[in-house]
Amino acid sequence: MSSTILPAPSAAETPAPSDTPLVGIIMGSQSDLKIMAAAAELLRQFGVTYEITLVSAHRTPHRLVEYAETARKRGLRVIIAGGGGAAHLPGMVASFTTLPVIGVPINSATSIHGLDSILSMLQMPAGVPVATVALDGATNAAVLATQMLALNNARLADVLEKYRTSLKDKVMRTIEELRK
Ligand code: RP5
Repeated sequence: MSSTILPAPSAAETPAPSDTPLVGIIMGSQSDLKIMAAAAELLRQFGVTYEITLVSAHRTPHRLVEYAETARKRGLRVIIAGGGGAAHLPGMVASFTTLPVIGVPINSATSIHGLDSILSMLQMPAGVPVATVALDGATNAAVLATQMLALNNARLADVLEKYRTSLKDKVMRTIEELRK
């Protein structure tokens, strides 16, 4: 019997083994969702299984501990954690797991425009890293997580090659348009 405080999936949602989420996307507040949704959308396009939920370092600290401590045994391989303001979520999650943690600093409604969240994530002590992406950089967090998974997944390596090609093609199309 599990003692998890995370919501149990309904029977209809219970994933088959191959649907086990590999990436956990978490964020401190519902107000972060408008930014973090980009990570979920890109992982969906890449065919990477993920879960997405709220975990607040300050408002639900016990949930944070449980999430991080159970992450590896639940099958997660990478955690993407977003937060604004005093953005302690990624750093604290990283302190409770040895899974790689990618931090997304979020430009929340503070007077210092996200510098607070950037510095909260960036300046981790030696031994407990958070791979911090750009402010509001949820897309790159999803790409980086997929790159980690692609180290031993040929399909994902191929998906990433195609994604890079699509980025290049977009630039080339614009160059062609400007020539006209
Ligand atoms: C942080 O505080 C959250 O990650 C969010 O970015 C920020 C503001 O949260 P709300 O007041 O909008 O819930 O914990």
